[in-house]
Amino acid sequence: IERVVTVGEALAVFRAGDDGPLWCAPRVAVSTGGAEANVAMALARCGTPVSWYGRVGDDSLGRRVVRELRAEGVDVHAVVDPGGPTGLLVKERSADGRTGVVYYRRGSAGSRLSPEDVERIPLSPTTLLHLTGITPALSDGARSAVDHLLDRAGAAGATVSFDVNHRGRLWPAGTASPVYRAIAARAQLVFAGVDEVPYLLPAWAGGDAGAAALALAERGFAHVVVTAGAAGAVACVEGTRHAVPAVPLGGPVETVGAGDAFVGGYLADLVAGRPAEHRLLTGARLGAAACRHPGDWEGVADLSGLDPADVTADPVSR
Ligand code: KDG
Repeated sequence: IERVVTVGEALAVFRAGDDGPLWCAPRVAVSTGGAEANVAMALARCGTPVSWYGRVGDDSLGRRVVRELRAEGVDVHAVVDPGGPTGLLVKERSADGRTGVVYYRRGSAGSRLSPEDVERIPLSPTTLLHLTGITPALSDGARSAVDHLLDRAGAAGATVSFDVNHRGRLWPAGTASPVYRAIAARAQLVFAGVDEVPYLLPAWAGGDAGAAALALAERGFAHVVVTAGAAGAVACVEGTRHAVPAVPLGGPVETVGAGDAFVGGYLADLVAGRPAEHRLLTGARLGAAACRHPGDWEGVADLSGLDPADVTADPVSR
């Protein structure tokens, strides 16, 4: 594999900082998010060639999102769509320190993705196509675009990676679940949070990430990665299980974007031909880095070295 291609909705992110929730915060920070965009930025940070495809509105937020992705080294192919605004995600912290997320994305440019948009994306046996369960939730057109991409990837011999990424704010589990299963069945590599495993295996009795990875392997998934936040992550590759603990985190933690950073690190090492343990370590390291910044991806962009052996190094240089 030489290149990763990903398709999805990149969002502008408004984040109310330490001043309290948005209803009384005098300031917001503006940034970029969207699961596939976050994965792309993590990959670019690791030096992996990566292209992002999607739609943005013909507006300042769209311009900003595209600039930010390009500045991070992502090869951006954005259709500028005057038919809808750039989607927006608002993050705010409540007084008890929890992060809440609100979307303003219905009818957004990104949600108007269509099969024609993905018709000419170059796919080949040296391409890894990364998709998430968010894109089919956005609209019927976006769901058809995902189907069309899967057909094209199959015909081209590209490798497909799929991260379930269930978003209950976008669609109910009962609708989402069969769609996830259909995509996962056509992917060569599947990522799921341990709490998302029941969407792939409705009859699963439950358990930790190791049990989940084994259960998925038994159901025929040749390469699965199950993440469990502070409890680490487990990969099951061709019947062999590999596990890694989470990187310990001190200080404030903001987990939005951590899963995407993990996926970006894991895929970067996969493209580099590194073994499963290394892939998991890099994923865990990038996931931890994402948690250390209130933005989705900035903690990853801020990493100064990507050697997993550094994970416990003194974080202060002087
Ligand atoms: O994974 C982080 C994402 O949740 C965020 O960046 C926005 O893509 C997003 C979504 O739909 O939640």
